[in-house]
Amino acid sequence: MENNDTNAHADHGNAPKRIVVLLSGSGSNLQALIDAQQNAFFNGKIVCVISNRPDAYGLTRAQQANIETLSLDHKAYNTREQYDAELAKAIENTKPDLIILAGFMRILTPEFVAKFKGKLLNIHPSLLPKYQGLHTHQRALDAKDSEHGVSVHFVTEELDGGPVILQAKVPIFDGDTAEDLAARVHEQEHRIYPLVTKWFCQDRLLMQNDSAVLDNNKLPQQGYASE
Ligand code: NHR
Ligand code: GAR
Repeated sequence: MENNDTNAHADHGNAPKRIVVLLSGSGSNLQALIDAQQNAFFNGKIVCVISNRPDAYGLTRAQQANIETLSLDHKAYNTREQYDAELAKAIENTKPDLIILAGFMRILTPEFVAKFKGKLLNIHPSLLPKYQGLHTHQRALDAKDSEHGVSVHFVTEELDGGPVILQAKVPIFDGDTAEDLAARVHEQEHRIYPLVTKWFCQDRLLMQNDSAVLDNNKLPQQGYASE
């Protein structure tokens, strides 16, 4: 997977993809993507980082990497539809090829999703279809699961219901807290999100009829791999 010079998947000739990252918080996933970009791990450029929370540390990370930022506070809008219309306008201005949700905590309207269908990725901290929605680490602990993990998926109208591209699993140990589990999951997030981004930038990954397709193969429900 890593050595693209010896297979048919080299990026030569593809224009770098223009990437917009949406976030609400710390932005450690953004940082992993910035680091990967700086190492030329994927053929893409993060052109803008947008936060719905003006105080998100992710905005600082972007500024430190000389990436344009925009803070669009959802509290300044009366309805989700109005907010998403502004958000969509701001994103369209950047002419993006790919929009990456990296800890973005606002549910997106069907109108928004329709505008960018096939270009929207999310990382969700559970082994989907388990634990859609919030508080996934605590829910996995409460259920006494022996494993947990993270999924990268295409975003559709259905919350955390779009087709899975790649998962990573982590064990749950006796005595784990939700914080322990979150840290273990984060490490895997920082590994798999840049990899999926790389596939997208190589034009190997797309969404077709609500399925994820990699190298012309329709991926199973769990995505490309779940180990
Ligand atoms: N939008 C759509 N249409 N589809 C998805 O799959 C989406 C999405 C928006 C965000 C991320 C998601 C996650 O990975 C995501 C996937 C926020 C909430 C939520 O309940 C749920 C899931 C996700 C993100 N948000 C509250 C809301 O009212 C606000 C919570 C808060 O601000 O802390 O939007 O888990
Ligand atoms: C990540 O664990 C991501 O999976 C999760 O938020 C964290 C963001 O961390 N996403 C969601 O819960 C989406 N609702 P980060 O800001 O350090 O990248």
